[in-house]
Amino acid sequence: MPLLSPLMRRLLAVVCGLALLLSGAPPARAEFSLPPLPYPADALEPAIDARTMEIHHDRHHGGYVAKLNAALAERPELAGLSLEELQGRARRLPEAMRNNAGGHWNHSQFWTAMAPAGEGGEPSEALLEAINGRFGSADALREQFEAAAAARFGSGWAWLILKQNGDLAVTSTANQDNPLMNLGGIERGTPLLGLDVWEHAYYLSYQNRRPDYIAAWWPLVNWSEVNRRYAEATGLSPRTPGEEH
Ligand code: MN3
Repeated sequence: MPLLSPLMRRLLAVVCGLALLLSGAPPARAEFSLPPLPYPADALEPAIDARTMEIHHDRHHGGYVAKLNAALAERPELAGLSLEELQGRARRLPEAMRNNAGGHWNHSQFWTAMAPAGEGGEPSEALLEAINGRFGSADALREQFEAAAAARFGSGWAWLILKQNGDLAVTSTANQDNPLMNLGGIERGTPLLGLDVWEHAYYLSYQNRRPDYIAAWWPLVNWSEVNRRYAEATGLSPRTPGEEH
């Protein structure tokens, strides 16, 4: 009696053939991945509770990443585009891809734009000068930013951006859109700071009290990161007042 039946031999041949085909195929594009939180989930308490951070990061952000990868698997012609490039093409993307690419980009900048209270530093000399020039004072910026966050109807984001002409501006976008997207009705620019005002960002602790969440959030701003983004966008050095150089 032969070791393998004819059927088994044929199956084995098919499997070997497939393996050869796959090994000769070009390498698949690296998938997007969920970046870890840059601090423990409870590091922002009491302003943002640990449970909210875990659900928000692992499930919501994780969900955007998984759905973005699934959508890209169906559109090989978009493979190889960076996350930033996908934002810049938002108008031509299918809606689900635009939402999930936006969700991934927005949340990635969100985690790093926050730091435990007291650890976020201050605006750099250069950024402070630009803030004072555009808004009058850092307090006035905060007021405008908080008003934009509170006024966003439904789900969305509030932003401090650097516009192409070099001016700072406060703006807001709906859903997972952002100022990098080439969409009508969006004030475009390089995001320096973005605040998530979806209910999933605050509902466990604040329920419908979005203004309380916004006020508690401001002291979490990681100015060191905002300074870095501003320096990168302007080509200036991210020096903070009093810092030795
Ligand atoms: Mn969110």
